[in-house]
Formats: sequence, structure tokens, C-alpha cells
Amino acid sequence: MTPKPVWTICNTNKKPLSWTLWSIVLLLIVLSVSKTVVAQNRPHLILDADTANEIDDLYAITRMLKQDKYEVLALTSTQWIHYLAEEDSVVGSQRENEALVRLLDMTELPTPIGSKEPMGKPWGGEEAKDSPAAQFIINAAKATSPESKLIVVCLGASTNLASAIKLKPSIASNIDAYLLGFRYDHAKQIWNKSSFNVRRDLNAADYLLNCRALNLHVMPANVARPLTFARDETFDRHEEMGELGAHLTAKWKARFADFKTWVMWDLALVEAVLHPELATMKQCSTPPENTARKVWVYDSIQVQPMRDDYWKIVLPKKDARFKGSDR
Ligand SMILES: [Ca+2]
Repeated sequence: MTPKPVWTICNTNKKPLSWTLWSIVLLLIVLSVSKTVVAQNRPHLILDADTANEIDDLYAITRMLKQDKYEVLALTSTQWIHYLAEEDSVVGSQRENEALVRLLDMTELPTPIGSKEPMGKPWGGEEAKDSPAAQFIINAAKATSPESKLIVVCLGASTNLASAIKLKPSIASNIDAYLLGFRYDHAKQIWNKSSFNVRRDLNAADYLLNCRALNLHVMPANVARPLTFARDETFDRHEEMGELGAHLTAKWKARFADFKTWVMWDLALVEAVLHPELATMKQCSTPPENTARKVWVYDSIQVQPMRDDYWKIVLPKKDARFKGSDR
């Protein structure tokens, strides 16, 4: 028996599909292939966050997972151990990461857990703290090259990145690292390591500063600080964002209900990575106690454009306040 032409199965009138329809089908196929090629060519990025610590990680992660400039390979969790922290801080970060990717309908995104302890010993040292997160960074970095680097963005202590490089030093030249931490006085060219993220793993921060092969970018806490969100306005906008908005409001109320504003430290770094034109940086010498080399240190951010970009992306497209935008 001679099989019927395919078009007779789809077309009840038993007439050939029109050229217009075939053209549309062909266009859709071309667009689909193009999208795949673009996705494969995007720079690879891993986001590492101490998400249970404060609330700004949630906003930074939400923003980074709603873009197509970079291909996010994983959202990893990091510890934020201190005597007021919850008992197993990395498990808390992991819990929040998994909840957020569910709300963003991105459960296919890998979420490897990080180390529960800082690098080295409490008095110093460089002993790596291996973890699924560190192994994920190693494998992703091995798959890239110095010409097409893996971007690793650390929104908390840099334990997982530093441990990954300590375990496999050859990956350092394959990585562009971005850290939120330290304070830096550009006028006096003075570092201050007394920031929350650096205090949570000074060994890791020092290890990365000392790593000559690593291209390191630092968003100092004092430069990120002007990026604040007003609570009431933020809550109003969350009401337009369904379950995700309700989650973000609930987290703010649960942790910092009395705070009328919050500094979106981590979002400042994510916006600077996504929109380099919204921030400036300078090459600066490392602190005197570290290996002498140059690292990139941000010295300014454009606060309102960063806020506008965040809301433009996360609010539903119907929102009239951003009519005519490119969302
Ligand atoms: Ca953080």
C-alpha cells in the first residue's frame, strides 16, 4: 500500500498546504534553530548566593534568572556562618534557592549545594572545602577557555569559588570572577576587609586576591550601598507579580518588617554584570598583605537606572508605567 503524503494527514480538505503556511513553518524552524545557536554561544555564568542571609540575594537571583545575555548554568548556595546565623547556614541558602527556582518555574536549573564551612581554618589557611558547588564550578570552568571564560558571580562568602580553584588551580585562567564584598576608598586607595561577606570567609577572599591567574572584579559594599528599595513601593509592585511577588514580600516582612528601605547590595553587582554601562570600575592594586597584582574595583553605579531596569524586567509586561520599553 502506498503511504499517503504527509500533508493529506494534516489537511482535511486534501489540498496541498499553501506556500504561505509552508513559509511560516520554515520561518519557525529557522527561528528555533537560531535561538538554540544563540543560547549555545552565550557566555556561561554561575551565580553563587548566601540566599538565607538577607533579602537582597532574592532580588539579584530573580533578575539574573530573567535575562538571556548569559546562559546561567547553576545557582549554587554558600554558607554565611556566624554565631547569630541559623545552625546550618548553607542548608538555609539551599532551601531558599530551591524555593525561588520553583517560583520562577526553572526547576531544571541545577542548584548544587556549597560547603557548610569557610575555607581553611579559623586562624587562616587555604584548605579547600569541597562540595557539589565547587565541583560544578570546576567542571564548568574546565569546559571553557581563557578566550571564552566562565563568569562566576559571588553574592556571599566566596568559599565555593576559592575552593574550586584551590582544588583545580588550572581553572583560574578560565574564570571571570565577580564578588560583592570589601570596602574600598578610591580617593585614598585603601581597602577595608571588614564587610559581611569577607568576614564570613576571609581565607577565601584572600585566596582570590592572591590568585594571579584569576581576573577578579570587586563590587565594594560602599559602592553598592546607594542602591536602596523603598519597602512600601516595593510591596505595591509585588502585588502585580503573583506568587513570586507574594514570596518576596513575605521574606521582607519575616526578616526586616520594620525597615522602610533595604540596600540591594547583591542586585547592584548583578545589574553591573548585566549592564556594564550602568557602572564604572578601575584597576586597583591589591592590599599590601596580599600578592601584589591588579584587580578591578567598581567605583560608581547608576542607581536609578539600575532600579528601573530591575522593575522593567520583573513586573508583568502589561504595566503601563514602562510602556514603550523593550521588555
Ligand atoms: Ca548576599
